[in-house]
Amino acid sequence: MFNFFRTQPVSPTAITDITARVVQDSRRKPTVSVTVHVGAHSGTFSVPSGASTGEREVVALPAKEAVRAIKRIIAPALIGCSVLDQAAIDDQLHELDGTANFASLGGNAALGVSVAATKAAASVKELETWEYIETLFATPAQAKAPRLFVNLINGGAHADRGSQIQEHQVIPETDNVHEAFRVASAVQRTLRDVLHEEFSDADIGIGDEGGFMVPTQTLEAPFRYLARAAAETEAGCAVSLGSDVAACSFWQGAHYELAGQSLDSAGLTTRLNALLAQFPTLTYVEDPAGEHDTEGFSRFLADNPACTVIGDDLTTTNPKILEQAIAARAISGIIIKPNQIGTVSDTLATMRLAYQHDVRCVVSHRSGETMDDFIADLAYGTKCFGLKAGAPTAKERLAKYQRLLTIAQ
Ligand code: 2PG
Ligand code: MG
Repeated sequence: MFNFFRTQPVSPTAITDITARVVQDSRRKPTVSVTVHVGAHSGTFSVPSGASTGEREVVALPAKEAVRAIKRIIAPALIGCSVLDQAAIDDQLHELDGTANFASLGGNAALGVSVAATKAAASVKELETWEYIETLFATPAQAKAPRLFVNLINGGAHADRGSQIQEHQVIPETDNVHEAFRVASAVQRTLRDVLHEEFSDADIGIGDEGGFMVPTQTLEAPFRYLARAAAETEAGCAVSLGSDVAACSFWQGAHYELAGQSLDSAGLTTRLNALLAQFPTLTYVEDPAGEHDTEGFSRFLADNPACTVIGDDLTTTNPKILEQAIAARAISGIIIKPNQIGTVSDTLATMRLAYQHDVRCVVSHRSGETMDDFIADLAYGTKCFGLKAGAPTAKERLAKYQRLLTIAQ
């Protein structure tokens, strides 16, 4: 007999609900956590946030407002859509928002939904998230597995003392993730001893990304401690040094104000060239000029062709800006932060463009993080050049390394 009360059959891949709530990040600031439900399947993502944000990043709204936008606008529009069509989901997010930078819904609302959908889709397909990303990305690899960019001394906007340079990293030169993690952890232990020789207990603190903070007087000192710790550590591979100069943070409107010196763009390049000359293993440098100073990047790259010059605040994971940076020969690497651009599809588009032009991609955490480990899946699923996730002793950073180690096994 015909059943008048039978409802439309729900496709097993249709989004059945989207829920969102406010949670705290590692700086105890409110952020958004989103769950996309597909029947019994679900995916959850908690959105991180930056302290040294680029001007051209998408807009993050206060967490409460983002949650409201998800509940009132995004959920009603996306319920019923296929979770397996990531491009359609992300297009829909752009359409609902209607601005170029997610100013009305919030880039944090958009990214929360976009990544939660990716994870839910992986679950529906009975794949690991990284395997599903691999199918979405479908681009030849940049590496067998990402190298680890491990920030062991924090400065700049991520610390309350020490150098104006934001990050001092070690990069074990191996795509064996287990070996890289072992080496970076061992260097961190040696570094602790090195710093305790130089400073009192009270002088040594822990910064936003889990690295040490020390009241150093010069730009060189942190690199000297790192180079010594790397040299004194038993490692089965070469250990390079890296840095996020985050030059925007000391741009004063008309000049850079760095370590007591007032510098123009060329002056900053000269100063950084001198730093590199002292530390031959310092071969990865992020944001050696401000986001407005493409010329500063190009000059620095021309002066240091063997160095991987990485754009972050300059490029903000944005394909259009990446194109300009490539044309200006400003970078040879790019930081990939999904919350700078707002959706998984846009993130992958930027990475595809980078791969086509041999620009090394380093997938990155934010200084305000959650326990979410999605970036490990993103880095492994795209087989990108590197993963930057902070010091492995902070629990929200360790979560990313542990996920990568599990995947690589
Ligand atoms: C950076 C990041 C992450 P923030 O500048 O690369 O290390 O910091 O999240 O504060 O922008
Ligand atoms: Mg940066």
